[in-house]
Amino acid sequence: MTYHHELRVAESIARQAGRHILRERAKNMEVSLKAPNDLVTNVDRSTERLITAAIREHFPDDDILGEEYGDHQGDSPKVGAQRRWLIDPIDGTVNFTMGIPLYCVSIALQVDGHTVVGVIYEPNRDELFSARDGKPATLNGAPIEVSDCPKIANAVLVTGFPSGRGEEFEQALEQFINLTRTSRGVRRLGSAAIDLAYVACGRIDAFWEFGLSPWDTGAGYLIVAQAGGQVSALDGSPYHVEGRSILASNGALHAELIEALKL
Ligand code: 2AM
Ligand code: CA
Ligand code: CA
Ligand code: CA
Repeated sequence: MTYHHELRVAESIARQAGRHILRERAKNMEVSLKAPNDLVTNVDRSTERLITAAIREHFPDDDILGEEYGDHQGDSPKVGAQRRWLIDPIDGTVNFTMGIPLYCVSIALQVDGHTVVGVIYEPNRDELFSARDGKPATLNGAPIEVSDCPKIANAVLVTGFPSGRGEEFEQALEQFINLTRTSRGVRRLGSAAIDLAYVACGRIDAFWEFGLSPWDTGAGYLIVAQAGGQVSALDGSPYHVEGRSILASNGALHAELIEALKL
């Protein structure tokens, strides 16, 4: 399977969702709290409904997992491949609520546990990052590649922090301090999917974070991999979409980063 059709559909839905997000932000945005420091808006929800409806129109048998509405089973009893879409309607909700133009739509398709299609769309920049298994990743249709920076001392990195204030948060702060000391700089953009897209196109040399969910990393994982990058869990073990931690790099930095991230 080449999943060419699925990728085209995902790209078209992501663009449609991005237009919806910009329109709704100007019209009626209502912010509410899921937990302390964990925001959601009516636009996150309406965008997920739009994306889910569009996927169901094209692929009614497929399962869907979205951040705001959870699991949605496809129509027919499962025979053959298990297909599941991962949807983050707005990745970077805090930026979205504040008017910081760094947020995106993230859509991935997994077949039998393998990610085969990934799309990240930044509506404010009109940038569409996409990939399918076995093909070069693209930005607005043009092939992209990771950077070739060989050492941390010359690298620009990016990370994020869990919204809770527990032990994981303290560990993330410690890693941030360590790498801020040893690298050219560590950015904190507020959208894990954009972080991954920027590693894929070489704007950033590597990204790490823990406490993430499948809809945050599914699409970005594939886009980095198909742009020639390397993706693993934070300790260097294989990346798993349900695994919560991720280290994505240009490849050249990967081993040095695994060492540097050990606490
Ligand atoms: P979101 O905007 O879709 O919620 C910021 O560091 C990144 O963490 C964003 O990708 C953000 O996704 C994600 N994030 C926000 N709250 C989170 C939570 N409670 N658990 C895991 N990830 C979260
Ligand atoms: Ca959220
Ligand atoms: Ca997210
Ligand atoms: Ca989200």
